[in-house]
Amino acid sequence: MNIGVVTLFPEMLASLCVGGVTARALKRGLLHMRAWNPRDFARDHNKTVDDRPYGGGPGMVLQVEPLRLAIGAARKVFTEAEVVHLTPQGERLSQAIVHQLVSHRELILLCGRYEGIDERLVQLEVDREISIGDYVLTGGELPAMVLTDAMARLLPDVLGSPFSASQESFETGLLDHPHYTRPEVYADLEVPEILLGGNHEAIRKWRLKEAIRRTSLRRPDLLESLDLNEEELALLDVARREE
Ligand code: 4GO
Repeated sequence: MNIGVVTLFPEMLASLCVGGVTARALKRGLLHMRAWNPRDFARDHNKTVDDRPYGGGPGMVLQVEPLRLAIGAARKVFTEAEVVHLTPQGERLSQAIVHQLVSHRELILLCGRYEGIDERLVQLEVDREISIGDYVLTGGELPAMVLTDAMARLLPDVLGSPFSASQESFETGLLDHPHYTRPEVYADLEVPEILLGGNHEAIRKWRLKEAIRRTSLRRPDLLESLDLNEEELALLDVARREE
């Protein structure tokens, strides 16, 4: 997958190359990233990319022209790319949207700064506006990296096992069950006995029950939107009785 990023701070993206799954995907060529800096497309000698907002108010707004030229340069390389603007005004990112976006061979991620970008750039160049959550950040770079990380782990061959991604929270529609590793006892806290035996069916049922319990307690909204099967409904009943 090819990801172009239009940003005033391309150095921020370096952290994705430093370690972990994204770094490995980049090194193995499964993921390719390239940044374009609107500053490099500013025409005046001060390299201006922002200006004061029409109508007044605090802060500065990114001008259309340098951003548009940067997107244009990115489109010349990534000719098929859709342009995604990261903004608190966007559609809330979900695992389902991550799946939609990762199916594109190329994407251009547009990162705002200051008070944001001139709305005419959105009208002219942007295909989709995405928000990673209901909070405001100083720039779109972290959201762009969050989205890139979420997509990278879904790319074929990036995660070790093909089951790694599919068993997680949100893929099943449920929150994840608890995980344990050695030692068997820590600070008097024991690993649930069922996980120590080799009964795979019992372990599967226990994990499903715990996933349903957590979802019911922490995210009843998620549970409500699910169409639970007979087994899951029975486990929900058991989990509720145990509370
Ligand atoms: C995106 C961009 C938050 C998000 C941003 C988000 N803050 N929730 N800040 O995805 C305007 C200039 C937008 C800074 C940008």
